[in-house]
Amino acid sequence: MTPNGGSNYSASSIQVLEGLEAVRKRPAMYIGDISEKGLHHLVYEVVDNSIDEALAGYCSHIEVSINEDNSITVQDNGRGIPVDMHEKEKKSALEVVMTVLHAGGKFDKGSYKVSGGLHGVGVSCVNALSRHMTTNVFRNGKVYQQEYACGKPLYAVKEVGTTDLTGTRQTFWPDDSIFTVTEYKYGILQARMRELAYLNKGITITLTDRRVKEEDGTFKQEVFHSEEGVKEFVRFLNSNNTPLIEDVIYLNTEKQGIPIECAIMYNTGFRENLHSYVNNINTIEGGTHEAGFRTALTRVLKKYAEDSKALEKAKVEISGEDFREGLIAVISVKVSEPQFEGQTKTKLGNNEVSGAVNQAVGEALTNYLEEHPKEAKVIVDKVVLAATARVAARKARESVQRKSPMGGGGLPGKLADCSSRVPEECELFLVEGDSAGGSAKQGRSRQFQAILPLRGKILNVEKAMWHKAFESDEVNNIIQALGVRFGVDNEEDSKKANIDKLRYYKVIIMTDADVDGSHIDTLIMTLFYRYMPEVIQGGHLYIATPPLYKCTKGKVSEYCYTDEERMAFMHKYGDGTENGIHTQRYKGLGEMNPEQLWETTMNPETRILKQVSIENAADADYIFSMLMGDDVGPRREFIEKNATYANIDA
Ligand code: 0RA
Repeated sequence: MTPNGGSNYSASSIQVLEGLEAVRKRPAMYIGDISEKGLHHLVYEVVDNSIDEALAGYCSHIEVSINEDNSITVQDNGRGIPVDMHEKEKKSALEVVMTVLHAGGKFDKGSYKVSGGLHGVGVSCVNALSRHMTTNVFRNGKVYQQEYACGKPLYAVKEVGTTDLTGTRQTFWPDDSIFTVTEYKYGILQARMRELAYLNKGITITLTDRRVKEEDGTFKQEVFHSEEGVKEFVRFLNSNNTPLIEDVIYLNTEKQGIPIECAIMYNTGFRENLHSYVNNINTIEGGTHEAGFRTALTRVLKKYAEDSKALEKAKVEISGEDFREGLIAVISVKVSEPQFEGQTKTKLGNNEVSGAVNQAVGEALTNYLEEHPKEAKVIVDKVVLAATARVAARKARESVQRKSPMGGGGLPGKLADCSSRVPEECELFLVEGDSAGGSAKQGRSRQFQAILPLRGKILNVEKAMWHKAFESDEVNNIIQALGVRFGVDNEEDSKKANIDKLRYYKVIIMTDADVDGSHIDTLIMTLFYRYMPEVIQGGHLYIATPPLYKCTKGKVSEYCYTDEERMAFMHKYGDGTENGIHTQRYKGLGEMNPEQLWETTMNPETRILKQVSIENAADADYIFSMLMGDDVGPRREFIEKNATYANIDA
């Protein structure tokens, strides 16, 4: 923390800046944000320390609990954080770890800290952002304890008992004066713990929700453990798709000192799904490890296809992307000093990684193809088919664009555009149905709000070949209105969306608050997730929240967006029953006149917008392929568990 050769002044000032007060003043700088994401990030920070202990070979089990009061406990069976005196600081090492920023204890070179959340800020940050934290260390046959308030120790580390165990237990209560949300979501932690178990094979992670009792009286609990690592991960991710070949192509090796684990499957679908990780961090912006992977895949498959004369017969030019249709893969590398770049700092920059991955994947793939000629032929046939379809689609698109007087670049006729041309202030509403579209057109602010009515359910792009989406009017209208262009960045990737010319920085899905409406929401979100994830990643996609009720008592009337709000109104203005209070139930957007629609759902001053985000890309991938797939069983189960509207239409 003290810069080499720095003057005393700068050394001490940096230390002051790096104190825990700084974390409390600018929490977002350390954990990303202070809403749901940041709240869950606290758990990841604490768990990461235990993962490091496990990767060092000293810990096999990590228990994570959401407690009844929304505090979190993380316990591991590692060596326990050392409690002896820290020479320089004249304090227990435990206190230093808990109260000094970046004093993780393992920053000596050589033993690299391989895990470490996106921000990698350490447990002291969690302590600073918790109104209370309790640490117990089980070590030397003794139990040690220290407690903190907002990061400040309440007493020196003390012995509180004896034990046979070793390990560390952390319990923290996130500070509700800092976080805008303090309720933990099981599903978010579940997705991350599952992912961590797959990425670190052999470790057992238990997740318990003490707020929820099962029918047998025990708490809700899941155990995550994988013996096969990313090989099992890719099977899990592919479980809602039909595999093209049953095998998983798998490698677990080290090249140039870089541990590389990778698993590859092909399915009968048309999308490419590459999930990459560096030190357990999901690198959604890609980087050198992904580049190495793609280069190897193209190089090896192309050579195999050429040697087998399959390409000559097909008479099409193969492009890199053709090798990735139906590909589903996980690549996980451990890099000792990772350089993270890009907008969200999730793009790996280290050049040496590209060659290492290229070599590792190349060798494994070459071996696999040589040893499995039948499967190799199935893959190559699929590649040829992909190339043929891509070329045919391009020809069709070019002929359509030539016919159109606007050269293909015009805006859709159904779009009621806004007058502003400043994307930052412009909003596009995607509205279910022509009648609601009409109300929205009348009710909107013409200056910055544009309306695009959609006729009913749009194409389910999850099940369609790539170019089919562009043959659908509704989908084309959305793409044209947005100004999104495909394949302009790289000839090898005609599927990549470019949003540099995005015409609206807020794209708002506005549908009825019923089952059909939520289905349309899902279809539109799938379109964005699969074709234009950049729009979601950029924070541009939102869902409008129309009210469910208008409750009136005498002269007072209020819009209610949830059943809880309606109950609250009845308690406030009535005797808790429906006598005397008039409740109007809105079944659809069309029942509201333009003024009401503006007031309740479109006016930035009063509306509620939900921002669509991808918390966990692997989990989102799994859920979308399940929701939009052929298998009815898991879909029904998911919808029953997550149904918001279930009680409304009953
Ligand atoms: C530094 C040194 C040693 C253990 C740890 C850190 C450690 C930290 C955490 C945080 C959560 N769980 C943890 N488990 C261990 C061990 C030094 C030694 O025993 O030689």
